[in-house]
Amino acid sequence: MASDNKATAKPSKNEQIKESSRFLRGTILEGLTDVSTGSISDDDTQLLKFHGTYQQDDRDLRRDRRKHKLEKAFSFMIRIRVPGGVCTPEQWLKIDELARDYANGSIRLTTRQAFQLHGVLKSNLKRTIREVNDVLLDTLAACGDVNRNVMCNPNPHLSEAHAEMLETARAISAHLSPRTGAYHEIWLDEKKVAGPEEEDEPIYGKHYLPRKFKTAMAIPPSNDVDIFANDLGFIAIVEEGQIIGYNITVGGGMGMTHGQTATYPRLADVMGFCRPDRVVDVAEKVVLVQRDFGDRNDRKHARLKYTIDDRGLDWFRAEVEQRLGYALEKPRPYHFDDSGDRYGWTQGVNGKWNLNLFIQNGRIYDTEAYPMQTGLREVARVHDGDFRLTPNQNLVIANVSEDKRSEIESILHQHKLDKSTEVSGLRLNAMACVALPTCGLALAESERHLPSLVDELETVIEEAGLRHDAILIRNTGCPNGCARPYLGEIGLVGRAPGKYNVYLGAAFDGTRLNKLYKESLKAEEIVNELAPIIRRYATERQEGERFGDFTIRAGYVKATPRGSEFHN
Ligand code: SRM
Ligand code: SF4
Repeated sequence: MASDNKATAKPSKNEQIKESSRFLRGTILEGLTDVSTGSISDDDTQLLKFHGTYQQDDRDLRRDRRKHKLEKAFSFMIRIRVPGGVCTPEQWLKIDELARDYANGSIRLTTRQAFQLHGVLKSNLKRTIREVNDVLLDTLAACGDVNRNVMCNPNPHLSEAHAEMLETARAISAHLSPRTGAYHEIWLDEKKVAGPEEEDEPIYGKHYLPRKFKTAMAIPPSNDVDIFANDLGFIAIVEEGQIIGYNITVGGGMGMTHGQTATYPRLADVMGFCRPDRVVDVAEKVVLVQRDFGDRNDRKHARLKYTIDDRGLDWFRAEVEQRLGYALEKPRPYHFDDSGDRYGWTQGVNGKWNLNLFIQNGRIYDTEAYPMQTGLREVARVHDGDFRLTPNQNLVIANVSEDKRSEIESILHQHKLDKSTEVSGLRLNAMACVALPTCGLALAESERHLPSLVDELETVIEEAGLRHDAILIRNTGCPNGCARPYLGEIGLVGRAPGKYNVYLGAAFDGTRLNKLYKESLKAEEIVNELAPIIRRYATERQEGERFGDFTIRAGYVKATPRGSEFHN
């Protein structure tokens, strides 16, 4: 709920940092050249996020560094924005090269169709970001209190409507990008065209947004972008192959804080419908209302979901319509089937081929047994189509021409990538956030926890005859929700080292949140807790019944009809 003392409360510290930053400049340039430390000043670390980079430290090394009176092992995570998740082979090769030259060697595909590099030292930060820009990608607004990477369905094979939607996603992304010259000055050594005092951010103003803001687009029946987890979403309504318009969704978000019931995950509401040529306008006006009314005093209450719950959807729609100067139409019927990826080869409407690979946790790296990073590099060297990062941390080798397909297949075979999807339905639908050792907010392991948990669960799954059944399992190292755990049919959320809250009962199509089933389970207790439920599901499920629906029908948890009832 909105705090009653709002009128007297002070804007949060971040508001002041933004205000005095001269449109996101702060003292970043000076900090980058200070060789006395591997870190950056506290205020600048907040500003750096708008530039797409986070200061982190290797948490595995903290104790040892402290013991030896050394400063933390600081390094930077760089997030590279890829609207709609589409990149070229040349761009892939550059990210791969940067990962090996300046980062920790691996590439991370994120849950929002972006790339992340981890472990970049301050001395290499500028050149890495500059080289990202050299291949026409960027990091601006990948993080920070602005609109982030815009997601859309990555499956080019499905229809021409998908190509149209990708262009719209790119248009939203470009329109909502910050206009400050700071990014070009700091990272690309471009000369100031105007002093910060003459500069303007026509959409954001000098305080930018109260909090991060996320946008996604989807064409039903695939909800792979988890549209309802976004602040703003556009669901395409397609008639006879044409997008006739979009249902507009507002107020989704996953983040919450353990023990603070005023914070909760929330699924977006459908607010109205607009024609395709009005999408960018609608996106801008939704952002403007949140800019003006979002809570700037309490960052835990600053997302659009709380603005809407505090003031009501009707109020919100009226504010948006007033700024648009026209009324939104009534939402149209739509239906989602699932929120997972469609693996394997498919042929597109353009005759080209697409292969959806499974990448565990989105982490691309080589081991002796599985040289996937090398394999993908070899593919990129010969590929004449594009790559698509999926919102489930996987990868599509897309738009492969007929005459390249066998060459690519043979590279995949040599590097064992052709076997990537020969795993259980549970693993194919598993997602874990990064967590330790890089994430400063992690309370427990996630990326380094989920694969072994799935190994153990697979034994139960196999015995129960469920190897090919898709069950959504999502793990995060803290309640912030980066792998959208509250939309997992099984959700695991870190509470403390080795301890997790277990949630059950989300819908397979991303339209219902899950509910707390067991609190603070030890990691080693999770399999024993889940095994009997999985066995019962195998024998008692009704025709077509999904695991999440079963856990509600069987009485393990109550359904969560809306975010504000998540904790009830
Ligand atoms: Fe996230 C913060 C990683 C998707 C909600 N997220 C972080 C930080 C930057 C930690 C920090 O602030 O210091 C994590 C960096 C970890 C690391 O070492 O790389 C981090 N978030 C990620 C990624 C990489 C997870 C992944 O494994 O893929 C995802 C990057 C997406 C991207 O490309 O932009 C990522 N984060 C999400 C999502 C999922 C989504 O957007 O669909 C969510 C839930 C949706 C939402 O925003 O509500 C999410 N991240 C958060 C939050 C909680 C926000 C809130 O409203 O409470 C934080 C913490 C914060 O903002 O204070 C956070
Ligand atoms: Fe870090 Fe928590 Fe996000 Fe995982 S969910 S990446 S632990 S902030």
